[in-house]
This record gives sequence, structure tokens and C-alpha cells, in this order.
Amino acid sequence: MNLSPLQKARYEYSPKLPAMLRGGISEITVNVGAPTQSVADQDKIKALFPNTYGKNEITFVKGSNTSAAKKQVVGVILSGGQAPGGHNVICGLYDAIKATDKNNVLLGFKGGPSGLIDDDFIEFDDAYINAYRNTGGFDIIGSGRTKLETEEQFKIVTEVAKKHGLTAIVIIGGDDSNTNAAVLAEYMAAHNTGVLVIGCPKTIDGDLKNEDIEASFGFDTATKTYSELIGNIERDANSAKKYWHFIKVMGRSASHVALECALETQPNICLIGEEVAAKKMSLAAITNYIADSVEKRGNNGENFGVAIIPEGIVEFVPEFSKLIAEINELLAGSKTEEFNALPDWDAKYNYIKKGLSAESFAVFDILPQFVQQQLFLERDPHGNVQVSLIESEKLFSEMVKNELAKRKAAGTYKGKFGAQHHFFGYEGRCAFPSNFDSDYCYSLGYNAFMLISYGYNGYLSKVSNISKPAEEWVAGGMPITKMMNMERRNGEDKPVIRKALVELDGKPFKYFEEHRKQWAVETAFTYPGAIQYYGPAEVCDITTRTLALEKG
Ligand code: FBP
Repeated sequence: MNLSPLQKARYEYSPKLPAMLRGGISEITVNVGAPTQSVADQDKIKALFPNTYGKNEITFVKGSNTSAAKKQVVGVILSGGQAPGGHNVICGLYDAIKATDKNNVLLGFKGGPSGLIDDDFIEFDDAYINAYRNTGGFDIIGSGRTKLETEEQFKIVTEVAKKHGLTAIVIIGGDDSNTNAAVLAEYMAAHNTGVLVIGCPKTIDGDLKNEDIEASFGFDTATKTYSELIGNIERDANSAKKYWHFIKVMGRSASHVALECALETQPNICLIGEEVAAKKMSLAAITNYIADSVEKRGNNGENFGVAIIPEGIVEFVPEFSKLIAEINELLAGSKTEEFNALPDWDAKYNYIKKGLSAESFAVFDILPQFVQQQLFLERDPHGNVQVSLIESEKLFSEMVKNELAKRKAAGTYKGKFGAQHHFFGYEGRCAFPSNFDSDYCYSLGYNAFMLISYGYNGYLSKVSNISKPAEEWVAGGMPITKMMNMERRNGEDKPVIRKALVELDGKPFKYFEEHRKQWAVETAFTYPGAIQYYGPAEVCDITTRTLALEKG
């Protein structure tokens, strides 16, 4: 394999563990905390998880290890979208397993949850693991989005576990995957399989966090990568002084990534989906908000700027969600064929006009034609509009352009407007993990094995106090059921981990809100530069602004 100098150097990096996990497995013992309750719907969650509900929070402390000695055969899967640091979770898990007993085994099931169903696995050894230390990506075993949720799947997993003598399964995933981990843990307990299930909090989106989990891994590196790129673009904009850059950043639903990038780079505009929903902002209101900044800056002779658009934005615009719901209805079942058979866009446009409510048609009608057509072309297998494919960065730049033309005609806007578009998503998901993510992920994996060796089931590996240096981090575990509530999913009430959206009264948003008026008019860009792996801690080990503000 050809190795880059950084890759070679990162193999040598020793991730920092919390103090209580340092010094050897024989010196780690458990401090059992208080019993837990789910965040809401306690009776319902308790009834659904009779074997795993209400367990105690635990932390690890220095002391004599009292876990029962037994051979451990652990299976691990990566689930969902890539997030920097996934490899290190597996490395930490492997090192803890082997440090406990060389005969313990770690099996990696390939391609995500389906690997467990298909019994497609590899057994890790030192050489294999060493080639992935402190590197980005999930290519060590691959990932996938199959959901492990049905009784039939659980039966197959139980058979696979029996065949390999698995004592535990570690699921590295986001809120949905960890919800499923909790259900699998309950199944394993109810059927006396003896197999433990432990989750690890992953997702660049940052929406798996709560009072126990301070951050999901990958958010740090992904946002630093996007912020580097946004900063570079800001500097280009400020040098050329001729373009407005509309930059969409990943984050399927919540706007944590956009907000963090805004805190890092101080762009002129950053939309926050949760605010758009709370204020019931219309597309026109959002357009005017951006156009006001372009106009003021243009009239000051600054015909350039940067606007960050979160990937999930349009679903937060109430009138847009209503439009999507009506379109899904309009083309339900055989009506799709009827629509597709229409000869041209004019005929389709008239069909749409007749089929939508006047209110929704008015929204549809102000969309640029390429978005109108996208709404009808890009459909998922159920025939629903794929909102995530809408090029919202182009949608807003086009709407702003049209609005500015009106303002120019009215004589209020005197500037020039030229737009460039970008989408930063995949660029950040497999970056070399920052020192923070390298350390955090290694600790999560190491800690996951501590939970297994002490026999905990249905727990999420928890490492907290992470805005402080790694030495002061606190390692332990939290029953996943504590993070659950009941939510309506596909017409059914389901127990799920509550997704964390941006809190409009939280400190990160408040800080942004206080400063954005100034940023919208002045050029207040900040340039974070590339992630630094070697050098002073104040440059290399800094956490996100979000975490610093939340915990500061
Ligand atoms: P997870 O929630 O699985 O961590 O994935 C997050 C994400 O990266 C989103 O930001 C993005 O919308 C989505 O995955 C893209 O998914 P895909 O990799 O299937 O294109």
C-alpha cells in the first residue's frame, strides 16, 4: 500500500485516554451510580424494555478490576454514514480486548448491520488493525444503512452470535442505530442469550447528543474540515470581491453543522433550520433576509459574501413541507404514471396547478423552474419527493437574484450580484480524525470493552467532560433506554432516542444571534485553516466552538 507521510505519522500517534482508563485494565473498576429513567414516556418505555430499563448509570474509576474472567468474543459493526474516528473506535476496542487477554477475539462484520445477518466477517489481528490507526473512513469493514429492527433479523443475529460464541456486539452508529441496539439488547436479555449489546455515538450531524452524551464522534473533524474550506472561500471572496458563495453543508436534518461552521468562520449569512421552523419563515422571508445583506453590502461597494445553507433547510420551511406533502399525495399510486405520460412540461405544469391547493401552488410557482422539475423527477422508491436532493444552495441564490433584480428596478439596490455554489458533505466524512476525534473515538472503543467485561447490556459507551483535556475526561456508560421517548414513525408509536435539534435558547445559537447582524453587513470572516495534528495543544487539541460554548 502507498502511504502518505501523514498516514505514516498518524499510525504512530498514541490516542489519549481519560486518566481512569490509563495504566492497565487491572486497575479499572466500576462506580455504580443512580438508577435511570427514560427522558419521557417512562411507563411505555419500561413496558417495552422490561429487562434493560431503569439500570444504573456507571462510571469507571481507578481501583482493582473485579470483572469476571471469561473468554470474550466480540462482534463489531459500523452503521450509517461515515464519520471520522470510526476506525479508532475499533482500534480502542481491539486494544482493550487484547490487553485483557490475548485469546480474546474481535470480529468485524462487514458492510454495516447486514454483515451480521449475512455472517460476513473478518477476525482482526494486530497487522490488520495497525493499518487503520488514527485514519479516517469506515473502510476497515465498511458500513451500511440496513436497519436491524425485526424479530426475524434478531433471530438470525442470535444464530450468528451462537455460531461464533459471541459474548457481545458493539454497534457504532447514530440515533436510529443505537435505538435498534437497545431493542436488540432487550431481545438478547429476554431470550437469555448471554450476548451483550453496547452502542457508540457516531454521526457528523451532531444530532445524537443529550445531557449524557456531549457530542457524537466525527462532528469535530467534519466541521473543522468544512470550516477550513469555507474559510478558504471567504478569503477568495474577499480577494476577488466579485462573488457571493452559497455553500450547502451536510446535516440531514438538524443544523448543528451549519451553526458550528458559522461560529468558526463568521460568514455573512447562515440559515438555521430550527429557527426557520420556529419563526415559520416562508421562502420569500428567507430570500429577503439574504437579499437584505447582499443589498447593504453591495451598496457599500462589497459585492461579495458567503452564505451557509444547511442541507435539511427546506423541510423546516412550513409552506415547503406542506407543498411536499401535497405533491406526494398528488402523485400517489397510479397517478405517477398518469403524470409521467403527459407530453411536456407545460402539460405537467397545468396538471400540478389543478392538483395543488392555491396556497401550495403559490409556493410552487415562485420556485425556479429547475427546482420545480426536480420535485417531480427525483422520487424515492415509494414515489415521495426526495427533499435531500433539492439543490437548496442554488434555490436560494436564484431567488435572491430575482429579488435583487426587483430591488434594482426600484432603485434601492445599486450593486452587482454573481453567485457560486458549493456542497460540502462527503469531503468531511472521511477526513483524518482530528486529535480530539482520534482520542475521543479510541476512548469510546476502549470504554465499550470495559462495559462488556463488567457485563453491562443495552448501554451506550459514554465519555464526558470532553471540553476539557483528555486527562480529565470521565468514562462510563449510560443505559440507552434513558435517552428514549415515544415518537410517531411511519404511522406507529415507536420507542426512539430523541434526536437533538439546535436549541434556540442554547449558548451556541445565542452567540451566533448576537453577532450575525454585524457579520451580515461587515466583512468579519475568520479563517480557521486546516486541522493541525502536530504542534501546540491550543492549536491541535481544540474542541468545537459549539462544545466550548455549551460547556463554557
Ligand atoms: P448518519 O446520520 O448515518 O451519521 O449520516 C449522516 C449523513 O452524512 C448526513 O449528513 C447526510 O445527509 C447523509 O448521511 C448522506 O447519506 P449517504 O451517505 O447515504 O449519501
